[in-house]
Amino acid sequence: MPKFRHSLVAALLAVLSMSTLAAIPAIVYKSPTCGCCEDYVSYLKQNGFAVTAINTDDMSRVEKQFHVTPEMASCHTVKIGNYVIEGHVPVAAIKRLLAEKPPILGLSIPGMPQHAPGMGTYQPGTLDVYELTADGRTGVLYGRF
Ligand SMILES: [Cu+2]
Repeated sequence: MPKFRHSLVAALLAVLSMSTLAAIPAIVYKSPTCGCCEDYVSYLKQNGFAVTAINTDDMSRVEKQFHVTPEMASCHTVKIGNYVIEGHVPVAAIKRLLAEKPPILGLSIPGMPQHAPGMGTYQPGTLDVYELTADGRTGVLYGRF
């Protein structure tokens, strides 16, 4: 069925070029030895982000630079547009953030909870995602993802 095959190829090309256009740049700052950070990089790539990974031995400097307080800190820090994404935050939360554009610094999942993306099998609906606020407040819930 050459005709069918041809339209299938055309459809695939259309999807590919669409996803290329839609790729959102994400800069991931991480320690060179962090395995779960690598897994999170793969997760972002699989979900259509154009990831640049930057290795650093001084994550506390990066956290300070992006106003991530020690209470809200995790293993890696991601810059997407003007927002900061700290830790193993699910893409659904990032997409909602980018769509709603709230006046906050970004999002965080402090620490490294099991079942977060890059921390084993992600279980949707089990993770509290917090807001990073300009005044450094902690515990402001953005949503459960
Ligand atoms: Cu981690």
